[in-house]
Amino acid sequence: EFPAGDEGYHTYGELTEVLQRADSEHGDIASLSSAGSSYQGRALHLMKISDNVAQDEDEPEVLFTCNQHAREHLTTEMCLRIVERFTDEYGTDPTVTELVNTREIYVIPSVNPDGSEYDIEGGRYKGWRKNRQGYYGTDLNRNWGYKWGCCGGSSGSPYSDTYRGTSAFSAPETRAVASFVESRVVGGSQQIKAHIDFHTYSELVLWPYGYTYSDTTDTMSREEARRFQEVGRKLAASNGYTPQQSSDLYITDGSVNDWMWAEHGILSLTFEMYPASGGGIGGFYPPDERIEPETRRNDEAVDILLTEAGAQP
Ligand code: 0X9
Ligand code: CA
Ligand code: CA
Ligand code: CA
Ligand code: ZN
Repeated sequence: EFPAGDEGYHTYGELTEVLQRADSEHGDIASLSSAGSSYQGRALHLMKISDNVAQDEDEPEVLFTCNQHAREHLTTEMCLRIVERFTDEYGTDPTVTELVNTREIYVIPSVNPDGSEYDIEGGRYKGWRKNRQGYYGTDLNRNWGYKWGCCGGSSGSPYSDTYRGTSAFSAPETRAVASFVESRVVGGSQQIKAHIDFHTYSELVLWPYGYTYSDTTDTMSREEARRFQEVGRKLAASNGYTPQQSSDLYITDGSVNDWMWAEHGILSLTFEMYPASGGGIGGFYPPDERIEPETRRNDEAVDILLTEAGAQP
């Protein structure tokens, strides 16, 4: 459980309950399933939100993922807010209603439920980052299959916090989310047009690539790079974060955004949420009073990305 005073955060069990309630109370627009199972067997909850939710309609699809890193609990709350806002405000808020009617929204609130539960075991934060595979775990955001382990942006040592795993997609969690994304290729075309992977912390909007300092590559044209920059800056203008290319922060290989863009052409960004700086490990554990303001802060960015998913590049 969460430490005393931080009960506003949701444990995996509480997250499951909230999602099941949203599914049953909003059955016409919300459908809860699972993308697969974690290493320890927890369901990787997958919420779809759209009008006529039981049908696969020809609407731009958008994916939000949270909590790849165990200790980044604020991100789980971000995905929960997306679920609650697009269900509870449907039919009331005109922007929400329009987006639910014209998009298919997918939310995976916890990509790393095993690590997250371990991090709060005994009511004390452990500063845990990876999943719980093997003794030391794998950094899920170094385990994706595009240029896995290529470039010094991950570690081959199981003790490292950026351990990339034994092979690309060796973690059941990344394999499951990747398989879900692959399942959205319909008639040869990827239906998911845009994606945000939420992390903490530093208040950044990051776009690919992470594996190279180059702005352009054979899979990132000048026009495509410019679109990432334009969208990234627009998103950052809405929430006050700093926009930059991922590798401007540091080189990572095997990160989710690189795979989503290179393999599926998905406009995929990382948000590093509150706080901007300071606190070292404490920066991962803002008091639960910060949940509401710091998740609300991204409402407009979420709407912008959903709108952008309908724009033809
Ligand atoms: O290192 C990560 O996976 C992310 N930062 S975190 O502090 N949440 O661990 C950043 C990933 C963004 N990608 C690159 N910087 N290439
Ligand atoms: Ca509190
Ligand atoms: Ca629909
Ligand atoms: Ca569809
Ligand atoms: Zn992270």
